[in-house]
Amino acid sequence: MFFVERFDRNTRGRDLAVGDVHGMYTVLSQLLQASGFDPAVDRLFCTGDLVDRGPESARVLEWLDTPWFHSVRGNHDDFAIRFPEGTVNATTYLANGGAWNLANPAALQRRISAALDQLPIAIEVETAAGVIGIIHADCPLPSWQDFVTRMTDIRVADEEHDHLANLAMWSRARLMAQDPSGVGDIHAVVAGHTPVVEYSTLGNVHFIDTGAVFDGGHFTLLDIASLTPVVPAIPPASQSR
Ligand SMILES: [Mn+2]
Repeated sequence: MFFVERFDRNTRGRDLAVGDVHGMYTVLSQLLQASGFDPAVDRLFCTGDLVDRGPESARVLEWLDTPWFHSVRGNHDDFAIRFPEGTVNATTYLANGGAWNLANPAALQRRISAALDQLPIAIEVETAAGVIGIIHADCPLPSWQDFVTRMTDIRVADEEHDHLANLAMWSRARLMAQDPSGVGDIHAVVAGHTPVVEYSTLGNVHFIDTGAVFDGGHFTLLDIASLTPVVPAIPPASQSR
C-alpha cells in the first residue's frame, strides 16, 4: 500500500481541493471550467471515492491519467482495488454502488484495481501558509506527523498500518462528536467521506464533501492556500444529475 504522497508548493497556479467525486465527472468538469481552472498551471486534489453511485465511474481510468488531478484513496476506491483479490463481498459491493464494476470483464476489473492501487492514503501539499494534509475520512491520530511517521515506519506491524489506513478511509468520529480539537503538527487537514450540507470546519479540519452525487448535493472547491471556498465566476447551469 502507498501511504503518503508529497507535493511541492505550486508557484505557477492555484491548488484546489474537491470532495468525493463518485463518478460525477461531467458535473465536476463544468464546475472547474466555471471557476476558471487552468489545467496548464492549476492542480486539483481530491479526497477520494472516485467511483461508485454516480453515472460515470468508468471514466476513473481517464481521470487517473490526468496530470493535474491527484487523489487520495477512499473506501470506495479500496473496494475496487480489493475486488479482484476476492476480499470484497459482491452483495456488499453492489449495495455500495459497485454495479458498474461488477459488470466489467475481469481483465478490466484488474486494470481498474491496479490503477486505483497507486492512490496514497494521504497527500501533503506545501503552500505559502504551511503544509496541507488531504485524507479521505479523517486523520486517526491527534498529530498528523505521528500518523505519517507510523504509516511510513517499516518497523510498525502491518496490522497497525492497515488499522490506521482503514480509520483514515472510514472514520466519521470527529464529525459525529463535533470534536473541535483539530489535528496537530499540520497547517490544515482537508477531508471528505461524510457528506455535509455545507462546507464546514472543526478546528483546522476542513470537510469539503458536500455530497455531489446525492440529490440536493453539490461539489465544493476549496482553495487550499487560502482555505477559502471558490465561488464560480459563472454559476454552473445545474449541479445535480
Ligand atoms: Mn467514503
